[in-house]
Amino acid sequence: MRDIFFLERDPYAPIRHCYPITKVLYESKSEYQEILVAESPEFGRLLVLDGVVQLDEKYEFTYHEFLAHVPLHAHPNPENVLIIGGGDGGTLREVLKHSSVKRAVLVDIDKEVVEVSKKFFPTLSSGFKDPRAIVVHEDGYKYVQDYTDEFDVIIVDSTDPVGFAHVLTTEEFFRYVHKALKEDGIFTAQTESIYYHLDMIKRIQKDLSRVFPIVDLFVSNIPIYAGYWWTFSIGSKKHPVRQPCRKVSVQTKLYSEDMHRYSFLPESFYKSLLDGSFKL
Ligand code: AG3
Repeated sequence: MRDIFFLERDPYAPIRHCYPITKVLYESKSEYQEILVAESPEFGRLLVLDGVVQLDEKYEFTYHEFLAHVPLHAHPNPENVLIIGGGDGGTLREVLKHSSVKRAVLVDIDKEVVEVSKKFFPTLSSGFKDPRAIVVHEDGYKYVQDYTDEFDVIIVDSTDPVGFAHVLTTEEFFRYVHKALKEDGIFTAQTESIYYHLDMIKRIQKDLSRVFPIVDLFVSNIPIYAGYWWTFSIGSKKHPVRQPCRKVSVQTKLYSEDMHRYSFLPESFYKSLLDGSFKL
């Protein structure tokens, strides 16, 4: 058999990952982006959007568990959750593990991503069958503007902040999110890697601090995202976020009470990231 390779086209990383693959299972151009599903011997299936690998079946938990469980465990009783993006369903699956959640709304602009995930990624898309899940195909930036005092937790699970996902990292958007959250709501978004995207992280953290009284940054090691030391920015109206405020009873591979605490950077290093004394 001849080797075939998929060369990632990551617009932000100064390095390009090359995956040996055995098969391309799906390839199309939706209304918004190029979608590709490929089979890799090491990683399982890969979901690729506009040339960037969004997830692999083997390591997706390193991303989805932290993005969902850190904000949800920092909240005493998350009932109403909004996910912007995340059409593959991975974040939704984790959110629905919380029995307190009564409703999880997923707003992904691209219907085709949800369809592709239902067909090719059954372990990720399992949550779409849950009666608590509501799927809306609209622009998340616009959707959130219609709500006031509505959600306990809002999560952004977007592609890289280039092109149509860029608006989801702006101060205006954070203000809409703040308005859509209840008085003790919590917001989290994926915010790229410390090594390759430090300026972006600093800018997002600064903008978030103008909107939320409590702002922090937590990390997970994600082996397939170039930069690897991946960050998530969190803004909270009231609850401290550095430790879970409830017992962790969800079934996970990596996230736990200890890992929640460990995912936050030590205060002194976090400060040095933001004030520029940590330089690359
Ligand atoms: N969304 C974030 C992917 C970011 C990858 N970026 C990169 N490698 N430059 C993942 C969606 C999974 N639900």
